[in-house]
Formats: sequence, structure tokens, C-alpha cells
Amino acid sequence: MSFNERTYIMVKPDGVQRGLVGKIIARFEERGFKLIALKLVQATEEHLEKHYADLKGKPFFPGLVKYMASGPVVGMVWQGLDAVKTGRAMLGATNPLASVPGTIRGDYALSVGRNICHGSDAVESAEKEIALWFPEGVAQYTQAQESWIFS
Ligand code: RTP
Repeated sequence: MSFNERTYIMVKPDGVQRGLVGKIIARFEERGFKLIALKLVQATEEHLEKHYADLKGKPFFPGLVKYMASGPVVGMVWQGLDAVKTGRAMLGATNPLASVPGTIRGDYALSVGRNICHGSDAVESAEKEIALWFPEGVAQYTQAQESWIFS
């Protein structure tokens, strides 16, 4: 358990196109996480292949990269108690058909190929993804600003 755990959450092109960015941000804010980085970016296929390197051999990999490059994404870093695990729970199951209502995918998505958002699946992958998407670094809060809901 870590109070200052960080996770990389990304609204995918379908989520941006459908105007769901604000709703997804609101869920993380309302849950109590702290936003430490945020950007809208049109990712290249090369960059997305690095992000999804672990899935390279999967049959859906080429389609996944094309989908992710089809429009801008919104990448963000949220920090707080067990951010990785809780972030994944807030997203819901990868296939929205299995996502329970109340989760982001369970409320807004139907298809695994258009499942609206990404969330890091482990602390190590979160740190890799944060370095890949935010090489310039993330916000540094002062000690006074660091007193947050759980700290
Ligand atoms: P994500 O990385 O997007 O948070 O998703 P995840 O960990 O829940 O799932 P993962 O297995 O890493 O798959 C990454 C993304 O690939 C697409 N996918 N398509 N057509 C298919 O069978 C299939 N399976 C996975 C989804 O967009 C999934 O989020």
C-alpha cells in the first residue's frame, strides 16, 4: 500500500471524440486522487507501439495501434492511495461486456475495441508509461501543497 502511488490514465480517441474527458477527470478528482500531469496529444503509431510493446504478438495489435492513433488522446497522471489498483477498478473490466455498471467502461462502453480509457496494470508499468508519455516530468507540489486527503 502506498499513499503516493502514481498511475497513468489515458482517455482513448473514442473517449475524446465522445466528449467523455471531463466526466473521466471528474471521477478521479471526486474519488480523491491528485492530478499531477495532463496533456492532449496526437500519438504516433511508433509511440503507441512502445506503449503497447507487451501486446506486440497479439492478433489485435495492429488494429489497436491504428485505433489509438485515429485521434488525440488525453494522458494524465493521478496520484494517491493505491492509485494503480483503484484506477483499474474505476475503469472496469477490459471488455465492457464484463464491466459492471458504475465503472467507466461499464457506464460508457460496449466493445473491447472501443473501450474509452486505459489504466496502468501495475506500479512498474505505471512508472514506465509515465516516463514514456511525460518525459518532461510531472508537477512537483510544495510540502504545504502535499498535504492531501490521505496524507
Ligand atoms: P488498457 O491497457 O487499454 O488499459 O487495457 P487492459 O490492460 O485492460 O487490456 P490489455 O489486454 O492490455 O489490452 C489493451 C487494449 O487492447 C484492446 N484489446 N482488443 N480485440 C480484442 O480482443 C482486444 N483485446 C484487447 C483493448 O482496447 C484493450 O484495452
